[in-house]
Amino acid sequence: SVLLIISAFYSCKTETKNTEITEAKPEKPNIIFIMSDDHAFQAISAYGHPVSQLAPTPNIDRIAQNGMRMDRAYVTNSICGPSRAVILTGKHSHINGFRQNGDRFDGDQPTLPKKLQELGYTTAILGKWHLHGYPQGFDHWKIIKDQGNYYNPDFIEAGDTTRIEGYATDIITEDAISWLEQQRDTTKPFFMMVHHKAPHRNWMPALRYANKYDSINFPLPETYFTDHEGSQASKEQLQTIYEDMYEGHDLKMTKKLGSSELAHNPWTTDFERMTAEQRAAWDTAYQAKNDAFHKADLHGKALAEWKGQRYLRDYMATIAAVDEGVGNILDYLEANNLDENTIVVYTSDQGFYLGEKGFFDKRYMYEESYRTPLLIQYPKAIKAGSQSEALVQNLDFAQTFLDYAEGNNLAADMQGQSLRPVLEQQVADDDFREVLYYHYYDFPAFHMVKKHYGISTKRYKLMHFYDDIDTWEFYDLESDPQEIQNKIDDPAYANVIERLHKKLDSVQEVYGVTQKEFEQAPAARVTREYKNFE
Ligand code: SGN
Ligand code: CA
Repeated sequence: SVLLIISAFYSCKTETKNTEITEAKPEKPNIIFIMSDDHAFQAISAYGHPVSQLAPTPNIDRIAQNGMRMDRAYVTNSICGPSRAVILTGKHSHINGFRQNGDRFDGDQPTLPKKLQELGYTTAILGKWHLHGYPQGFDHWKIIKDQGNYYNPDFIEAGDTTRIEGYATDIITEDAISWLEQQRDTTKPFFMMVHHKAPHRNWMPALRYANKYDSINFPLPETYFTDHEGSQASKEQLQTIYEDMYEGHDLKMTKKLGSSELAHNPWTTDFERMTAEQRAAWDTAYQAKNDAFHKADLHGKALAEWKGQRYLRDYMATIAAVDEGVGNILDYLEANNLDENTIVVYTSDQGFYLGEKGFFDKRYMYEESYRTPLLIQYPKAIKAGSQSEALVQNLDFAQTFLDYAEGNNLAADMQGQSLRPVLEQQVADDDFREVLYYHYYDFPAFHMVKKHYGISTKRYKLMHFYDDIDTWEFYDLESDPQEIQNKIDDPAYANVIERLHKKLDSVQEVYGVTQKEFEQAPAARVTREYKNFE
């Protein structure tokens, strides 16, 4: 037995030695992936858009100052669930199987968090999930039920649903920090996804910010009133601010002077779930501005502009709490010496319209909704204050993180590319990728944006709207950045268009797109009467 003890002692010693050798290798970076819901790049001051200059986001901007601002980042399918499924799998919607909201994510398939666990990471997700079923591959998860609500949202944790009193953005931030501080396994590198509900519809700011931008006049886009000439697919949507927003639910307008009773508010739950105190504070914050509106007695164009202004003020005020939460997380990392070895990403599940072409919401392959904000810091490897115009996509996140986690061998079946060479400026922006592929399926559905797919290069975009329609659109972003001149029939572009058609075919082949993708039964034609679609 003495021998046994001695040999156990020696094998123990050898093990210790081995661990020491492993520890001598550079530590794998921690990864914090912060993603908000529907956050337009136009609304992040680091991007310089005039709207954001009037409502700056100093904390989100810190990530750009500490690292890289990516100016040509896009999604593959501009809608919530699908974007999340692409990020988790590194595969296009037609491969990961989640094409539109309401689909059920096959959680048994290989995903980024499962692979990171294999690579020795501890993993967590806090906030919006929206893929139905429960998360897999996360050591800890606490998710918002369905779309979630701004006030007193329901959270699901370990299968139990609980209504938590408070403001969604603040609760998610607190949960993130408490996992970092108290719950995670500190012997492992960590991967944490922080998914905000904000600034998703119906744009309810935190009470402390409900009047933040009341005196600011945000510029409405030049294209706020447009007739959508050249695009049948744009004419037939239901996401025009001054035609489709609900006056109560979305715009928080009241029925009459002196009253706090909301105008059209078909889904009462967002307001009814507030506590009496919250509701009273809310009504007080909105009373004077709503009464001023009634006194002004606006009609026509002036009314449409007032609605755009109210929308922008609420939208930007909703972002104020997100920005504050990002600041809290960055502060926590700095105070605990975690910032040097942590990759921090800020992005959104897609872009969003701030009134361009009169629109809110997303879905289209046009720039505002196709493009996302993307800021990444990692002091060890990414130069502070750098910028990139490489064409990148949400499809690339999984491979990027696996690359940094020394797990390239686990990415073989993924369809994106690691962004590491771009982030570390090892490749010229133009040499990273030539074209991006896009496919949106969610029709008929909210806002009635038709099914379409297409490709884009840095300069051109070719897209096909199909199902109850069969139209092609082509834009030259250099001469027409607003995408209001569909040049599909312009002979001057015939050669470019032909080349893009060929590229589209070959890209579809590479990504494994089959004819099956386009063969669903055409949807019934729907008009503006379809307003209450749920
Ligand atoms: C909700 C919104 C829609 C939005 C979809 C999808 N209506 O249904 O405006 O397009 O979500 O958004 S709401 O008034 O109920 O909020 S996504 O980001 O989840 O894809
Ligand atoms: Ca979204």
